[in-house]
Amino acid sequence: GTEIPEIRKYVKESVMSNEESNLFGIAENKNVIVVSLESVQNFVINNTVNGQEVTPFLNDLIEESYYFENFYHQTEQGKTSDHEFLIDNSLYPLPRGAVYFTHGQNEYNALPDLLKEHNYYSSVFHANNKSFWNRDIMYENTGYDHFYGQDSYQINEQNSVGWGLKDKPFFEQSIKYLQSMPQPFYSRFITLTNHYPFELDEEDASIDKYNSNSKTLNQYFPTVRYTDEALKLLFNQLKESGIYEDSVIIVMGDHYGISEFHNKAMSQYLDKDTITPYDHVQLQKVPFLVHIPGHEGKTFSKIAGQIDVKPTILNLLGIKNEKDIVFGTDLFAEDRKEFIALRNGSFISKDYIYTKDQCFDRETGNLLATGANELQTSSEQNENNCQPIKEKVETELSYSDKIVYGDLFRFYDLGN
Ligand code: GP9
Ligand code: MN
Repeated sequence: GTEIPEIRKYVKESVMSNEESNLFGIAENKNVIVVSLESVQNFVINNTVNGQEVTPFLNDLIEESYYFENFYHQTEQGKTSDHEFLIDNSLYPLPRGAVYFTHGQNEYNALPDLLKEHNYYSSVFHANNKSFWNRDIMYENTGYDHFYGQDSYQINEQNSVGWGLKDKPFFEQSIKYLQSMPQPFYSRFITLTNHYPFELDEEDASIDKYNSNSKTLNQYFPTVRYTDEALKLLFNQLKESGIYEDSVIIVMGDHYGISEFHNKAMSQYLDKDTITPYDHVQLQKVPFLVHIPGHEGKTFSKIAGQIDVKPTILNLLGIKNEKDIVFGTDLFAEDRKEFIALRNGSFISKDYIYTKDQCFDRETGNLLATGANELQTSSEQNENNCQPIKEKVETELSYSDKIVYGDLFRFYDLGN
């Protein structure tokens, strides 16, 4: 297993940014709070259902945050846990299965371990059983100091729905733990109410369901709104407790909530004839924002993804991590890798979207080429420019897989 030098060379040449962004170190020693919004996709942002705003709080928050409007989830079968793996490691989850289960004992260079050297206390808040997704093993292995799971909450019939504790009592009951936590801390909150099949009690529904042939999509909107209201509650609590001022707050969706089985209803909602493979890729966008108290809001259109979160956090904290192997780039850097790879090999670049052997123009959604053949029908012929990026994507995914399958970090000291 002497693949590491080759992979380091690739990362150095093709991934790492050669400059510091102007936000480097801006949040040095601040608390980092990551809020993972279960199944929240970006199409609900600044959108309405039955004439009602779906996410009024997020829409306001975006105005006061660094918001990335072209940010994609990169998860596979490991769902929430794949998302956690991406943000802590900037490695790709696996093409099948959940890396949290299959390679939970590997050696990693995860954020909690890295931040420990800078005196950070790391924890996760999630009102579910600790062994779900093998979290107890993975968290222990990657340096988390504590997991606030099911046992840390008062859970009863009244304050539960669907998968468990509702998001509002979840945040309400979490704040006391945060207040007594050693600072600086790195904490992740994972919500639960907006989980398939999107069940919600009548009293928690502020907006009406959608009306289509998909019960799933119909119910999605009121539960997304409930989670949006819970997030508002968290922000209020952070402000009241004084934690807000000393924190950077990152909010993001973990993965899609509405699968392609609901394409007919989705096309009705989005007012499209059909959901094409191009549209399907665009539906993999999830909300992502970095909220730094005192900073004015700004919206970025650059292509971004969950692979970029770890380098972004480290840069905000002013921590150089040059010896590490990561496949993402600081989101605030200008000099960034040209593509975001989805785990199935589809990718998004500035000019193209590639999926299912088809190359689309990202701006227009026009099909440019299919398979190895350029389309001969339009003036855009001879523009199968997806091919060179496709090869880079395949290389990068295979490097990441080699690290995980071979447990390659076990043999190398990547720390600083
Ligand atoms: C389970 C929660 C939801 O603890 O994270 O898991 P998901 O099904 O979204 O992976
Ligand atoms: Mn999830």
